[in-house]
Amino acid sequence: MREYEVECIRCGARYSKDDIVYTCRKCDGLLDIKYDYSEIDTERVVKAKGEGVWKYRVLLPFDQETKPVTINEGNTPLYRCDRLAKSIGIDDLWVKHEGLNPSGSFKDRGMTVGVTKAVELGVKGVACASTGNTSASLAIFAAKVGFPCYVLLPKGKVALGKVAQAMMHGAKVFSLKGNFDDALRVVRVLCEEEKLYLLNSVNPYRLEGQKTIAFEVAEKLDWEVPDRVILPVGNAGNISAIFKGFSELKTLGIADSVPKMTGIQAEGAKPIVNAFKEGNSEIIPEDKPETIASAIRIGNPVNAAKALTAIRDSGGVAESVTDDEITEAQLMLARLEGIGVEPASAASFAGLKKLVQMGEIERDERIVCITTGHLLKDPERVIRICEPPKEVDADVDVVREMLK
Ligand code: AN7
Repeated sequence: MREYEVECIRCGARYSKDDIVYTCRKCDGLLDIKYDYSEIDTERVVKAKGEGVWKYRVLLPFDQETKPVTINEGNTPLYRCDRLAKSIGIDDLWVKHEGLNPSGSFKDRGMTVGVTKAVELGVKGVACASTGNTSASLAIFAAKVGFPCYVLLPKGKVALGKVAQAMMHGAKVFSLKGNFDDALRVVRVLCEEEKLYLLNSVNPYRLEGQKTIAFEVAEKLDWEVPDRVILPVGNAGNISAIFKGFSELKTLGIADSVPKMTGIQAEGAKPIVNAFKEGNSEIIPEDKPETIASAIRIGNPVNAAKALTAIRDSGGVAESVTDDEITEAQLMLARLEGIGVEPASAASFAGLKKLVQMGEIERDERIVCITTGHLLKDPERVIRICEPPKEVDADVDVVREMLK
C-alpha cells in the first residue's frame, strides 16, 4: 500500500486520497502529494526496470497492484547537442525531446497518472481547458478508457495539429470566446458543479507523472544531475514537477544537488518572469497575453507559487524571449540538430542563448533543455517561417537548373 498525503503547500491542510479536491478548501493554496521518503527503498528507484513513467512507480501515488492507463508515455530521448552548443559558445548541452511522447508532448506523462487516478476515483467524465496539448493528450487517454471528455480551447488560438487530435480522439471540443485563462476559469467551475474530473495541471496528480522527466534525465546521466534545466513556462506545472522530481532524488540521497531551474516565458506573456525579477512571491496576472508560441499564451499561471519556489530554491532564473528569438531558436534546433519542435518548446533554447549572451550562464555548465512539444503540432507556423516548396516541371533539366 503506497501511503501518501494530499497537502496544501500554503496552510498544510490535508485531504484524503478519495477526496476530489484541486486547491485547498481553507485557503485556496495549491496541493501537493507528500510521501514518507524514509519508507522508500532507493534501490527501487535506481535499479527500476521497465520504461517510461511507470518505471518509477515506487514514487507514484498508487498501490503496486494498480493497473495504469498507459499509452507508453515517457522514455524520451536525451540528445547530446554539440553543434547547437558550439553555435552559442557553450560546452555541454543536452536536449530532452518530450515532443516524442505518444501524443507529441510531455502532457502524456501527467495524463497517464491523472487518468489512472480518475479511474480509481470512479469519476463519470473528464475535462480540461487547454492551449492545445493538454486537450490532445487527455482526449487520447479518455478514449482509451471510454470516459466522456470535454475540452475548452481559446477560439482561434490553438495550433492545428492539437485541435485535430482532440477532435479525432472523440473529445467534445468547445471553441471558447476568450483566452486560456478564461477557459480555465470556466472549466474549474464546471468540474465542481457537473462532477467532471479536472485534468489541468492544478490537479496535483498530473505533476506526479511529469516529475519523471527529472528521473529520466538523471538516470541517463548516470545519476549525476545537470547544473541547469531550462524549459518553457506557461501554466507553470512542468517546471514545478521537474523541480519536485530532482528534489526527491536529493531527499533520497540519490543525487547531491538540484539543477538550477530556469523558466522561459514569451515576452508577451511573462507574469512569472516579472514576479521573479521584482522579487514578488505572487504574480500579477496579464489580461491580454500574446505570443506566436500559442502553447504558453497564458496570463494567469495557476502553478505560479510552486514555480517561483522551484526557480528561487534551486538558484535558477526566469527570463523572457521575443517571438523572433523563439522562431530563430526553432530553426536552429531543427537545422543544427534535427530536433523538430513547436514554437513554445523553442523558447527553452532561445532563453538559453539569451542567458549565455547576458553572461548569466557559465560556458562549462552542463545544461539540459526540455523541448516540450513536436514540430507537427503547429504546421501553420512552419509554413509562415520557411521558404515554400518550388513548383517545377517534371523534367530533369528544369529541376537541375533550379538546384543552383
Ligand atoms: C508545448 O496544453 O497549458 O508551464 O493547455 O503545450 O506546465 O503549463 C500547454 C503548455 C510548454 C507549458 N510547452 O507548460 C495546455 C498547456 C508546451 C505546452 C507548455 C505547454 P506548463
